[in-house]
Amino acid sequence: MIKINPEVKKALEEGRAVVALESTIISHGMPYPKNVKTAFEAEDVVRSHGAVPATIGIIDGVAIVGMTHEEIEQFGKREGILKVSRRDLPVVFAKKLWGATTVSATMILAHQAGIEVFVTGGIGGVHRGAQETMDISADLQELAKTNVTVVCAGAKAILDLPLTLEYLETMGVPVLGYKTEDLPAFYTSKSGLKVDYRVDSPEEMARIIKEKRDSGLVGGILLTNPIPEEFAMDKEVIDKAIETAIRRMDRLGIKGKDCTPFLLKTIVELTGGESLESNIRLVCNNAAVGSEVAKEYAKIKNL
Ligand code: PSU
Ligand code: MN
Repeated sequence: MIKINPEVKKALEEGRAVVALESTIISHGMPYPKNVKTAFEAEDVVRSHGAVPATIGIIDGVAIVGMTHEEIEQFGKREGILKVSRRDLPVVFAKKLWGATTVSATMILAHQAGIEVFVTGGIGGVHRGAQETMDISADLQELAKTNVTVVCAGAKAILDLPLTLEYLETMGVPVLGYKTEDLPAFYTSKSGLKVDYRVDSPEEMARIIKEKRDSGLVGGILLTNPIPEEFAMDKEVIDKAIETAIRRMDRLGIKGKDCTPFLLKTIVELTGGESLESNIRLVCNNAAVGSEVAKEYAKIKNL
C-alpha cells in the first residue's frame, strides 16, 4: 500500500535525514501554479540543507512517499483530489482514489515509512465556535498518538488558539517555540500566547525528540517556527481578512472539511494575494529549520 521513492528509501536505509512534506497544502491550500512552485521550492530548500524531501500523497489508492515533480504537478492542478485525513485513508485505499494528505494522514504515512520529521505551513486546530460545532481538526489527535515531529509556523488565527493549546496540553503534545517563547500565529510571528518551552537550536530539538522516543512516550512533538519579520503580515490587515472570511463561511453554510480550504482561499482573495506570499515564505522557512532538525536527529538517533 506504500510506495517509497528509491532515493528516499536509500536515505532511510543509510540513516540519513529525510523530511516529509504534505500534499493538502498543494491541492487545497494554495492556487495553481503557485502551489506547485512552492512545493518544488520547499523540496529545494530541504535539499540545500542536506536532507532528502519526501512529499506524500495518494495516487490510485497507493500511498506515495516521495512524489516526483510530475506527480506534484498533478496534485497542483488535477480536479477532484480528495482531502484525506486519518478517517479517509481506508476508503481512499480501497476505492483506489487520489488523495491529498493533511497533517494527520501525512504523519501516519511518514511514520509508516520511518520518517521522524515533517514540515508544513500550519496545522489544523480547534476552530472558533468549536464549543457549538465540535470542529476540532484530526491533526490534534494525530499529534497525540503518532511518533512524528511536526514543524509549522503555529496555527492560523482562523482557529481558536487558546483552545488549541488547551487541547494539545490535554493530549500530552509538547508545543515548542523555535528561538521564541511566543506561539507564532502563522501570518504573524506572535499570537500573544506562550509556547510550553523555547528551543534554541536544531541540536537541542533533536535531543528532545530522542528523549521522547527513548522513553517510549507515544506521540508527536510540535515545533512552531515564527514567520520571519520581513514576510509577516500586518496584524490588523490579517485579522480583518480572517473575520470577514469566517463571516462569509458561516453565511454560506460551509462546514466540516471544507472550512479550512475555504478560509485560506478567501483570505488570499481579501488580502490581494499578500497572505499567499507570506504563506509561501513561511513554508520555506520551516523547511530550512525542519531539515536542520532532521540532520541533527539522524546523527544521534541510534546512539
Ligand atoms: N493550514 C494551512 N494550510 C493548509 C492546511 C492547514 O495553512 O493547507 C491544511 C493541512 O493539510 C491541515 C488541514 O492538516 O488543512 C487541516 O484541515 P482541517 O481543519 O479540516 O482538519
Ligand atoms: Mn474540521
